[in-house]
Amino acid sequence: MILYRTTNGILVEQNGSYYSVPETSINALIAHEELERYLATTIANANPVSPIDPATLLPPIEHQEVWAAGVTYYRSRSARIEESKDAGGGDFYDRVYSADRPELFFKALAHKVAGPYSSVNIRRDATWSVPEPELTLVIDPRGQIIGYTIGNDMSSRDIEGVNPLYLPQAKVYDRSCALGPGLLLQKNPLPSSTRIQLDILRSTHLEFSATTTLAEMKRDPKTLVEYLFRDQSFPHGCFLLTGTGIVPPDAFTLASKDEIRISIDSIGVLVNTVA
Ligand code: DO4
Ligand code: MG
Repeated sequence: MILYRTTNGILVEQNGSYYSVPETSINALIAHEELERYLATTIANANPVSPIDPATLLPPIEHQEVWAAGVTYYRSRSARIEESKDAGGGDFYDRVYSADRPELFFKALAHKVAGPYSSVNIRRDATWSVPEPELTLVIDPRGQIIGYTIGNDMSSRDIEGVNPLYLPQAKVYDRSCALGPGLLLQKNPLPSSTRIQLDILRSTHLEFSATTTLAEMKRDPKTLVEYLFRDQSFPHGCFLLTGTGIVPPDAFTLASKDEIRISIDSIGVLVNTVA
């Protein structure tokens, strides 16, 4: 089942059919103790509605905080070591890759999050910007993973590369995060063969494309959540981006009007344009 938040309310998709959900709040649905059972009953008593018009899709978030994990793939570790080498970046990134404690950072609240087919921003004071395509966990207030969505952790690599203490500025700004298109509701882990693909189109030309799989991720999602919930509560649940395994070559930087397409098997495709 995939939940979508739209300008016409919340819809759930199952086996290619769409149904209207009477509950209109993502907060209430994420906090629901028996969400899948509630939706199964809703579907059983309802007639399908028309498929979703992509123009009506909204970001699938209300009062949830968005957090992100870093350096969870070897590719991310190598890229950070390279980008920070001239600034004496030291071995922080290697150490965090190998440590028990993961890197977790605050990323966004809903007002900084772009939805499907809307624009993401690059910072005006950045010269080297990339998207980071990340499997994103949907977590209920009790700390249970109840589903998955696609996240884009937009990053200013030049700012982050100057000094790791600039990470919040490199990562947190208006429309620096995109989520969607919907929430795949599934408590079981996704298979390690699940593919994450990033395509960047510039004037319809495929400027960059790469694929990774969850088999490349070093951390177990449950362990990331366990660290995130240590001495921290999320009354409305939260989202956790699990890190990028795809980093474009160093010569690449995003430009205005680039189209970013992130696909994850069984979840869908998140499409955004750079403002
Ligand atoms: O350590 C810096 C951020 C890493 C990150 O966002 C990632 O690996 O996805
Ligand atoms: Mg990231």
